[in-house]
Parts: sequence; C-alpha cells; structure tokens
Amino acid sequence: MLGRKSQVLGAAGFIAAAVAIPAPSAFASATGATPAVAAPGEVRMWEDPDYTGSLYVHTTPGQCPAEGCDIDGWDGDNEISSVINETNCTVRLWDLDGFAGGYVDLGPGRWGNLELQGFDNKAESYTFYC
Ligand SMILES: [Ca+2]
Ligand SMILES: [Ca+2]
Repeated sequence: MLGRKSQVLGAAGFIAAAVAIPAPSAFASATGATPAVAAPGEVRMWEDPDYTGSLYVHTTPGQCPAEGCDIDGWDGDNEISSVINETNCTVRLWDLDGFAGGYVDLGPGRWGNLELQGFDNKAESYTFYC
C-alpha cells in the first residue's frame, strides 16, 4: 500500500517538474488537474480546496445504495476538502465509515473549502438525500 502511494506522488512530482510554466492556467491543465466542474447529476469530491488535487469521488446518487457510499480508505478518507454537488439532492458527509459520527449536509452547489463547514479532511462516507 505504501508503495502505491509513493508511486502516485512520484509521478505527479515528475510531471510538475518536467513542465515549463508559461502561465498559471496552462500549468494547471498540463499537470492533468481535473476541471473544477461536475456534470449535471454528478457529485465530485477533491483532495484539496478549490477543486484541486486528486479527484477522489466521482459519482451520482444512482450509483449509491440508499444507506450511502464509502469513500475509499486509501484514496479519500480524511482528505476531502472541496465538493461540487450538481444533483438535486443533499449529500451528507459522515465523519466515520458506515455513515456514522458527525456529519455535514451539502446541498446543491459548489463547496470550495470544507474548512468553512468545519469538515475539512474529515469525510469517510456519504449518503444522498433526494
Ligand atoms: Ca484535503
Ligand atoms: Ca471510508
């Protein structure tokens, strides 16, 4: 497991180092950053504020059982910092796996810094309420 994480970080570092920096916007796209958008009906959750870093969650309510979905323990638990909710549902982020512990409800819209909701780097699972 440790090796996998190191490989990911290593690849990202190599790309960043190899790219010339003509302009900030070009730099962002050249590093393979995902666009800070979600398609209608989707929820996306990123590692860092302002929809940057790794895109850890990319889902729709239809892909989630009624009780909720897990955030991967290696790629996302306690790391989510920004969310775009392009559904008509509320997505409840849970502090713990298994839809337990404290939570925050995010209605439709853009949530660029979960620190403002007191929920930065906390979510481990989530449930849709539609
Ligand atoms: Ca984070
Ligand atoms: Ca989890």
